[in-house]
Amino acid sequence: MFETLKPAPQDKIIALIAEYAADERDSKIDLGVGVYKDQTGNTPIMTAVAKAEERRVKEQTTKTYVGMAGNVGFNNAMIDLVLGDSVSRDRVRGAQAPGGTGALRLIADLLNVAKPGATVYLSDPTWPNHVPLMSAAGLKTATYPYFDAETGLVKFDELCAALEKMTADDIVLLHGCCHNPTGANLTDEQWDKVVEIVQKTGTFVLVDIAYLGFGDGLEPDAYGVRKLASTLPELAVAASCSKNFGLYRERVGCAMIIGANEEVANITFSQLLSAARANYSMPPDHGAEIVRIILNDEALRKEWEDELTQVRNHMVTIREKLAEAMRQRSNSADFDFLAEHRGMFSLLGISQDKVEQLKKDFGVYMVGNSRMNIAGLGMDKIEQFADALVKVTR
Ligand code: HCI
Repeated sequence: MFETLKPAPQDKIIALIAEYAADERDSKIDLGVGVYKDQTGNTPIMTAVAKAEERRVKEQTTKTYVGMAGNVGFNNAMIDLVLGDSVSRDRVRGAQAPGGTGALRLIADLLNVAKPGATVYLSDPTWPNHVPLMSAAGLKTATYPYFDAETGLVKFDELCAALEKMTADDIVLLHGCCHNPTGANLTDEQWDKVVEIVQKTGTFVLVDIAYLGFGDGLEPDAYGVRKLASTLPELAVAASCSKNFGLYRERVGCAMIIGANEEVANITFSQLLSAARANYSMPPDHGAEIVRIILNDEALRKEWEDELTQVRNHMVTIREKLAEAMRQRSNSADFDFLAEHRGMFSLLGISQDKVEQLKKDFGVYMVGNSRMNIAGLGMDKIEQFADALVKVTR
């Protein structure tokens, strides 16, 4: 059987981890995979997470199954966190999933049951995994214009024109905040316009929100998804706790669906759970229970929010310092967009050859499309990176 197989294409982001590890230069800089790093280059366990883990070990009395939707307390807390009071709770259901990726796959399977072979429109560019995820569920993919590499900004008029052309048979995937890979995001006014268009066309919206709290804060980052939830009759949201709780390897995510009414929400939820059953039956509990504990405990929640604020501010400071370093070196405002972008990434808009040159000549590792992980820089490598970037782009 296996002799017929050809090697599968590698995930380019994951492949970069090994490439970086194999580089023996002390001066190397890792701007690859989307993992937060503190000033010392470490990806720490958040203090609230460590405390919640201790509590879980002390208090959990059984390891029996929890059910297909996973941890119900977690799902409710996540619905609160992401959607707030934007939509009546009887129309919302949540299913814990293995990571934001797992949530996306559950929703993709659900959508392919509702509308087999429908087209999902993805931003150009988007997180590369969106394509195989949607295709594996049986959906088709296409793209909508999003990013202008010349200016580092969103091509908003072109985005709106593309949205206008989509129909009620189509699905559009929107990044809730902190766009991956570009770092260019919609303003609140632009979200309002997007919501107005999709309300008119009836295009189904799937929101991927993997970096809530990494942009401008938990509330501001939820503006778009909440506006959609409060306006549209139906919506799907894939949320991740990998980054904002630093729970990457524990695989914690939540698939949320909103139905036009309670009855539709219940039926839709039964199909979502059926997808979970066919994929893995029930999600792992540990990480979700940690999130549930934190979000339901006043002191732990505050500790988590404070640490998340530090994480966010650290990245914003790096952005400002890097933009300033580039302004001095390039004698231009060409890289000012770095300070305007939000989230963990920025797409520099330089060619793949230049990305290769940065790797080969300067030990700087970033994804081939020129996506850099801002957190990978730390305060101490900003000047070194700016020197390299100015040399390859001059
Ligand atoms: C990212 O770097 O975009 C997020 C982390 C990731 C990358 C590739 C596969 C799974 C997760």
